[in-house]
Amino acid sequence: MAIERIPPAEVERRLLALPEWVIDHHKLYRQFIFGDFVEAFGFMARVALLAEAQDHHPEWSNVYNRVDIHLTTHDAGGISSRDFTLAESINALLPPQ
Ligand code: H2B
Repeated sequence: MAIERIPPAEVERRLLALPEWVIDHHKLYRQFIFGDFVEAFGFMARVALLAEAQDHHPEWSNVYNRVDIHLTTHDAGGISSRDFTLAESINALLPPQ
């Protein structure tokens, strides 16, 4: 069965468990700031491996020490459980806030 979009109210409920993430342009969004470019790019390399393992890929950009990540499910036309799974996995790469 195709992956399903999560309705907005359910997205808001699930976001309570991911306080670092917000909604931006109807996508899960988090900004990451590192000490320098090498740290930021190292993080991106680790996220890339997660994304490939999950067959789910971020929309992202990097400027020097900053990485911006948007998560949405193109196949579902919105946010799905795959986005929450990837967001949780990304959080797990970093020290607790
Ligand atoms: N990533 C994201 N963000 N959304 C998708 O719908 C998606 C993906 N689909 N990665 C996957 C790959 C799909 O193209 C393959 C065939 O599973």
